[in-house]
Amino acid sequence: MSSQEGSVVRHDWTREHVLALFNQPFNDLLFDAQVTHRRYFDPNQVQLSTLLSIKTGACPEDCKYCPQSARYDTGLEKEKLLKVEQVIEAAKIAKASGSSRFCMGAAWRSPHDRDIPAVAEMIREVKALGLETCMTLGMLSEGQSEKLADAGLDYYNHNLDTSKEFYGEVITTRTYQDRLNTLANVRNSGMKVCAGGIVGMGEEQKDRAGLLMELANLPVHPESVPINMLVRVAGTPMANEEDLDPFEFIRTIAVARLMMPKSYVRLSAGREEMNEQMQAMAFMAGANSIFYCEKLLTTANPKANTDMQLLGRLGIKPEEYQAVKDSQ
Ligand code: SAM
Ligand code: DTB
Ligand code: SF4
Repeated sequence: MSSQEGSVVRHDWTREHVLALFNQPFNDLLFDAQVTHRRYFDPNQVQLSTLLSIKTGACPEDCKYCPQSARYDTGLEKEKLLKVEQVIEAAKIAKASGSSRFCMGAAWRSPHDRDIPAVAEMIREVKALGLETCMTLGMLSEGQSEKLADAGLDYYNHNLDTSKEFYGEVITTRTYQDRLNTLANVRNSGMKVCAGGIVGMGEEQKDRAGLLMELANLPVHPESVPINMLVRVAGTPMANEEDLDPFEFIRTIAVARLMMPKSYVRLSAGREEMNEQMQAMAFMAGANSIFYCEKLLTTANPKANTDMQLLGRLGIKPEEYQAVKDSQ
């Protein structure tokens, strides 16, 4: 496969083709991914998104990786839905730290209709600060999706998490098709889609390929593709999962870049366990977004000044949110 082929936006990937991309010599893969990256993006810019958990823990779902499931004893303190003022305060700090997008996450299977007015208010207030908005609240009905879009939500995050085949090993309380339905509702209501998954859960390479194949074969590629490295949280069934080979992680980023050349690929959860060299290699492979500021939803992320120093040493600049350009 040539770098030329890697830069074309396609939706007809087969698993064999994706596996062939994965198994190229490492340097060929990274070179192709970097060439493709440069065709659509400034290679020296990274988008910064800050997360806030707006409702924490006590989730009825059984996602085996998740510290927020009520089924696992992870010692997490649960919290009810935050007040709008608390969300605004956190968003102001994120903006002052240099973030361009504020992502609000709730430990819900799906939102209750009665919660929608409060989250719509959060969207309006955070947007008014000049930040892009993203939410991840679980499954959405068509009507809920429309309401979030009407409130001005820019992105909705809902991950496929893994391949169709491995999915049943990870979650049993909602189906893969449920997830695809939510993504279709989000797309149809006009919001941008943020969808990715987690690696390092004990899946095989064919599952990582399967995840990327599902994402890239959606009718429109997600604008944002978070690739999370499993954060092993004590008390979850995945607490003692084995390390994934770091080069396999980098390959996953590079293949995502080749398959979805115009999408932002986010080097997401798991950076606390990655050294600077590995993160630099992920940027080389085409990652151009990170979660920024010291907390993900419930677990630790590198401190803002540690990240700024790393980006500075690499000559990478944070991307600014161009609200005006975006609305034209
Ligand atoms: N409850 C909603 C849902 O599941 O759609 C939204 C929040 S949920 C925490 C968002 C995503 O975070 C999950 O789909 C998963 O991909 C990611 N995530 C959760 N726990 C993680 C962990 N321990 N390591 C890496 N990613 C994780
Ligand atoms: C995504 O793909 N990763 C983020 C965000 N979307 C919501 C969440 C990562 C969560 C890591 C575990 C935690 O902090 O609770
Ligand atoms: Fe609940 Fe989301 Fe965690 Fe699954 S990933 S247990 S749905 S908070």
